[in-house]
Amino acid sequence: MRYSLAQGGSLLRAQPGYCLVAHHQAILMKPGRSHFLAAILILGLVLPSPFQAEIKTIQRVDDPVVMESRVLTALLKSPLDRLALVARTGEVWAPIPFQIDEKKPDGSYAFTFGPLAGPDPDPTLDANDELVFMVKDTGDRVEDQKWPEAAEAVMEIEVRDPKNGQKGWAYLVRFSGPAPRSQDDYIQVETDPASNYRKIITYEYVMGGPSNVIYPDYMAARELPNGRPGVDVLDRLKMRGEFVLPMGLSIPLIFDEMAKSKDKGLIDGPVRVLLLAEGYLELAKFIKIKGEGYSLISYYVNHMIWPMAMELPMARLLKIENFYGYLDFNQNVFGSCSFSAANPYNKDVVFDGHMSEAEKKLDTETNIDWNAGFGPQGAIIHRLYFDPRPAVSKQLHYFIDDATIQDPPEDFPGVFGAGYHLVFPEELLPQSTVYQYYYFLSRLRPEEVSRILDILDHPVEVRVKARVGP
Ligand SMILES: [Ca+2]
Ligand SMILES: [Ca+2]
Ligand SMILES: [Ca+2]
Ligand SMILES: [Ca+2]
Repeated sequence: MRYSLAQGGSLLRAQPGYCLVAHHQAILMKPGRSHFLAAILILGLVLPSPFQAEIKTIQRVDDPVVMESRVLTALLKSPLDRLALVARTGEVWAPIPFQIDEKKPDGSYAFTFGPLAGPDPDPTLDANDELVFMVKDTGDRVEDQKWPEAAEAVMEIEVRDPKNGQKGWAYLVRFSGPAPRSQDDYIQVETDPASNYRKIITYEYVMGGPSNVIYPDYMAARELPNGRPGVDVLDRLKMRGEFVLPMGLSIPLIFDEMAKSKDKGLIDGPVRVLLLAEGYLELAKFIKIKGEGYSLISYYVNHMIWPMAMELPMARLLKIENFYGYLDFNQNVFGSCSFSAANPYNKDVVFDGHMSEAEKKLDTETNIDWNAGFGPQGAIIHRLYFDPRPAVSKQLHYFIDDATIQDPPEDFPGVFGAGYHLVFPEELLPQSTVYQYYYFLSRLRPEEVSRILDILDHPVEVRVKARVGP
């Protein structure tokens, strides 16, 4: 078996005038919408003229925008150090955090660190380079021509919430000299080569794990309002089941332990971190299957997107049974509740080391595409998609809260876990990709969960328009 690269597609089409661009990498990667093309919506709106001033109304704070540069027509071929993303609130212009992640002609990222680091042969803004920013940083719409001083060319980027029509605007501007930069850096990577350990640090969470394996083993939300990192609540991510061979022989599949990884490339910008890791699977001491596999993980201020492409050369001969993928927490999680698409929030479904009656009665028969945890320590939402969908038969809510269970390898005895029970088809697909989304927030009440679900289910729409320049 090998797991390999699954890069989000890059998929948008430009159209003269106002067009909706495919905007959000996450939705591009959400399977089930006839792959990627369904995310491309061309509205073909007629441009209102003259431009009307509008005050920012959009209220979404959790969504990033990821868009290809090909629609930023007035700015193509601009030197990157002359470009800034700016927003105006009232009369005041300010640079906002953004990054342009360059891609090479073959579609791979031009990583800035790691063995595969190397520049995009076109150092200017070109069609496949990606612009990334947060919806929350948008401002008002500009109707006058009072652009920032030294602006040479301006693209307007309008972000719209499809649920309520609320909008916000940002402007990508080319300056005649060095462009202004926001001082905010929302996300950082800290790697300690001596201990082989990596941390991702944002204003919502701190997450960590050994850099030669795939599982995180440290998770702390920020404490509010002081912003200090809270306690680590995570033992480790577990992905475990059994391979059943033709003779009925069963091999433990401890994927979190068996999958090894090596960093290949990294981009650490102010809004997101991209990490390309090469992986292989050591099934057992004598069964070592090394693939040329890669996994491209993206981290944002409040989430992580982790696509993993699976290849099973002997799929027809194998079965996977009793497979569970879940976060096994430690005792610091006590007091937090677990709920999901099938199981509404219930205060009696709470981590305390014992299975309550309510916990034993959870709905573990209904397919779900999200489950969540919430407590004074912070909130987590975990979404899961297989592409193609028949790669998995059922994905069910899994919850276990038992201090007496030993489930090595692990750092903390006891299993305090929430995630998915995955039922695979009798005949495994030889190729599939699983997309995992983990959202981490300092604070999220159960009734606010749609704030996070909307990122994928009702993605923001983005329209662009040249306001100044060719
Ligand atoms: Ca490029
Ligand atoms: Ca470029
Ligand atoms: Ca309990
Ligand atoms: Ca444990």
